[in-house]
Amino acid sequence: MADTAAKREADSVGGDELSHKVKKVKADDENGGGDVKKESEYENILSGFKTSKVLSDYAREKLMFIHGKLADQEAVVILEKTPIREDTLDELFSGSRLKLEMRNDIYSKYRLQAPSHLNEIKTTVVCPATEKHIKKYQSQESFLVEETGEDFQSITLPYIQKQSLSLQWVYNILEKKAEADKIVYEDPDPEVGFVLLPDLKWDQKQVDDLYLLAIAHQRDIGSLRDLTSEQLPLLQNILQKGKEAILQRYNLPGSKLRVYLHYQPSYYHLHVHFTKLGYDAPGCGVERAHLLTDVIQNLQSDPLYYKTRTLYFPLRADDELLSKFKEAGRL
Ligand code: DD3
Repeated sequence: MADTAAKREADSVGGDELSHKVKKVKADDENGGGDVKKESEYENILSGFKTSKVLSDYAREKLMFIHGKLADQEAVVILEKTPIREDTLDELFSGSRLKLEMRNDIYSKYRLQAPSHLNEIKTTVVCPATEKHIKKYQSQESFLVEETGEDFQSITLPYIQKQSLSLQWVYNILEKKAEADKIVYEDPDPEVGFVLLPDLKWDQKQVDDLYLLAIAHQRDIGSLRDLTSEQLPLLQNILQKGKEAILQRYNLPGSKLRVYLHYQPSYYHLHVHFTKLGYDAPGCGVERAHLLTDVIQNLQSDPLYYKTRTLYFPLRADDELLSKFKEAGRL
């Protein structure tokens, strides 16, 4: 599987100015009239993209991370071919051009040229991208770190505070300054409320790879390590109302969902991942994902569970936090 560090960590970079810069660009325009073409070409902000380096390439996933320049700014472009959808099959068979490659006995092979609207590439742009973004998308070996409660206080917490990664895109979502039209559900309560919306990784074309995020309205919870029994009402609210909203909108019951937190998270503002069971979502492995149901039970039996327990998580070879653990003789 291409579930390598680079792919798992593809989302684990902090970004500022992202919310208005991250764009999904349609690959093509189907009605190719002269004027229309001109207009769509004008809108193609990637026409001037200059590739510097392919950061990683997952042929099987049809996924590629590219570093380059966009109007003199550093940029990362993520290209991913989208799955074939059952509801487009009739159109795919009737409306495509078919080019024969070979025929042998009962076997024959073709190149099928689908209508352009059925042949899109999901395109995510990070611009301006920081050195950190570019580094993160490069394939890297990773190592499992053992973090005691004391390690968190003396190594991890100071590191996170020094980083002070921008959460602007998160606040933009909470304040409806970005992606407001994508919100699936909101509980506006300042204590237990949250916003539920599709993760950037999900194109929402098929429910098979459903990926939603619940982002808490409370702004002072950084990660799993900050949770105590005090946050139980918030966590229970996210679990219950999040599941209800997904049942309503996508007709998927809670028994089809994997609901979890990451440790370490990609960004230090409390959020919960909702992914479809059976979809091997990046970062859903045991070394990073903590089921929300487990988190709730652990806090019910010990209010300080996540302050005191040793937690394990993977870090990439080039992660500065890994160096901090090495310096402290913890690796
Ligand atoms: C991110 C983790 C962060 C690159 C990329 C993604 N879901 C987001 C901005 C808006 C979003 C997300 C950082 C950043 Cl590709 C660097 O994720 C987002 N909006 N995960 C949504 N809906």
